[in-house]
Amino acid sequence: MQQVARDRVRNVALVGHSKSGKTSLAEAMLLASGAISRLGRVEDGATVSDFDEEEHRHGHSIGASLLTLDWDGHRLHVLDTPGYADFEGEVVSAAAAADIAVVTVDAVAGIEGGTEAAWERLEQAGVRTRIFAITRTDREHADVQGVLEALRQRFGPRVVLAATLGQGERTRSLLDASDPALAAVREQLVEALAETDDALLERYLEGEDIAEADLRAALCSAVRTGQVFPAYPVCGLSGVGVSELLEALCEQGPPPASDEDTRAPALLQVVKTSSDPFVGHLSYVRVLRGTLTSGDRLHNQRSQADERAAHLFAMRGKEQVEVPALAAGDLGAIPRLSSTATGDILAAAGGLAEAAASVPALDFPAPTYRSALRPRSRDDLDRMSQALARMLEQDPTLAMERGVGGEIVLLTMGDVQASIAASRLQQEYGVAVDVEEPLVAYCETIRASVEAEYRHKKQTGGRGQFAHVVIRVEPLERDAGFEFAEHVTGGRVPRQYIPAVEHGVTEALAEGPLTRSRLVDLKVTLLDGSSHAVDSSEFAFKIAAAQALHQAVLEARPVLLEPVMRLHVEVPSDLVGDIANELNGRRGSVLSFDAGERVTSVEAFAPLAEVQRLAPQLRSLTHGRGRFRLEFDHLAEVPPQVQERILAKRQLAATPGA
Ligand SMILES: Nc1nc2c(ncn2[C@@H]2O[C@H](COP(=O)(O)OP(=O)(O)O)[C@@H](O)[C@H]2O)c(=O)[nH]1
Ligand SMILES: [Mg+2]
Repeated sequence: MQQVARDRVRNVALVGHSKSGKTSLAEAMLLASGAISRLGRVEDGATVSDFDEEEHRHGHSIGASLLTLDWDGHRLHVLDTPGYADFEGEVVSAAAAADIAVVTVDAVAGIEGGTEAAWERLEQAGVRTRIFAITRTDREHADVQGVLEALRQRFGPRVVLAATLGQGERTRSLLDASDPALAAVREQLVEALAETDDALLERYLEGEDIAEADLRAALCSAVRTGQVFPAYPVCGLSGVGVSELLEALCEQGPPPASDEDTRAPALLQVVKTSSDPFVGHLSYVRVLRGTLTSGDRLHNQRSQADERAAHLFAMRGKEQVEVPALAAGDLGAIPRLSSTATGDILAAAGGLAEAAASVPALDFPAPTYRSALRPRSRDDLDRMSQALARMLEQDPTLAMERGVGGEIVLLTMGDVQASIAASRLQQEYGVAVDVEEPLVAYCETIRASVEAEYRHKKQTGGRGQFAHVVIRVEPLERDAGFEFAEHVTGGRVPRQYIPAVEHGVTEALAEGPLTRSRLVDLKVTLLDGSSHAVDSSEFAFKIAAAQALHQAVLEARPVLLEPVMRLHVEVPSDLVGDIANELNGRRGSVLSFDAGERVTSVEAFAPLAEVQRLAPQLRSLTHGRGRFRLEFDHLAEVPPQVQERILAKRQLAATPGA
């Protein structure tokens, strides 16, 4: 592959609802460009873009794939993204790498949740140039005009149809005025263009016939600047409209860089990382500045590691085409960068630290769906942490925490990503795990002041054991922790044994009587006791103290405390009622609503036990448009009926044979 002038490079992200034809469109683009000679079908697992085993198994894309193709003297780097919400991180990567988005909208289904979600991501990433592809136009009930109207309703009259289906493979450009039957739709296009240019507007209002070349020039600058969003009908299976779409991308898309930019020292950002048993670690990069030549040394700003780009690839799905250089604006891949993760910035010698600082960080959504990964064997456990560390480096929408009893909790965007992570652990790293809902880290506390007494006495032959303590336990306010005091008078518990009493109590706090969870927020006072000149020891006092505590707590109306999370939810405003209901059903309490025109922000508290797997439900309620963050806020008493349920469940689990 030869280098092309920078003004002929286009970086395109294909985004849109799941199953709206992105992957098939990418395949059709490759065919039209001559990069492949036969069209592969998604159903057969035969497309260039869906190359992963998991993708074949699930029947849809799970990772963004990069396809480089040449068309009419231009180089297009096309990122085909997954539409499924669990893989939103891949859309973030693609939006950061691209300057142009093609938003696919199904000609039958019209605007769907994934269309809206993609649109919001493009706004956030600041991708101004957006072109709609109205897809799957060959199907029964396909309604290009109807979809166009819906798009104009939703996104405004800036959306205009730029071509219509005609006879045969080619669609017909609406810039061309020769077909009077198209006058009405053409009018919308001309009007929208006139709105973007004062001189054109004047001519339009005077009723002048504007030449096709002038309209074309106006369309290019309006699309580049995001003032107009043109829509093109396409059919990925037959190829109808695909060359017109490619033409539009070349004509209307902004170039990512100028030739001037290629002469600076190289600076690049890793937008995605993949690993594959054959190739190993592969970093997908966007070259921000300069020219990277194979063999170049690079410095990683975050890990401070020096790396070498021994090989550079242009990508076509899983196929790698070795290239001698990648220049400013190019998207490509570098294998085996050992200390480099997604989002990292790499610079060639010559510093550029300040240039690197100006690169915006990739804004990945935080994962909220929690799964306990339970290794099936000791061997699996040993290998799991290392495998997970690698997976986390590659995918910033994965996170890991230690849960109850040290179990590994994996955080993902949803259930599908969790099950794919588990099968990758098995397939790629040979680690067998079961995926389950994690245990919640409860605490226990007391609700009453109680005194208790314990006499530890043992006589076994020679020297015996003797310790006697009287203690009081009393509740403290939430988050107060633990306090110890003593009011022993007259040396009835000799001074030297008091630390042992405190020690015994503290150790006993580790396991409360209800669920063997930590006891918190209580004060223990040693009131009285007695000792024996020969048989007393620190050991005996420790035992007596622990037993007294246990007894006191049982009588002090013990209660479970559960972690309560603070949720920040963003949902389409018309669905706020449904979300409030859902949170209520999960023992949540809404703190505030902040209603925007389209999106309402909701702040709420809810117990972790009820929301640690909220993500898929929230998504299905909002058709993929709701999102939320959550963080630990405080511990709160578990309501009595809920506590009963939890205790009954634990009892059952602890009963052998149950
Ligand atoms: N009839 C018809 N089916 C299509 C067309 N494009 C895609 N499909 C089918 O629609 C389904 C989803 O397509 P795919 O490209 O995987 O969509 P993606 O999830 O957006 O990547 C697959 O079964 C495709 O074969 C089209 O132009 N016409
Ligand atoms: Mg796909």
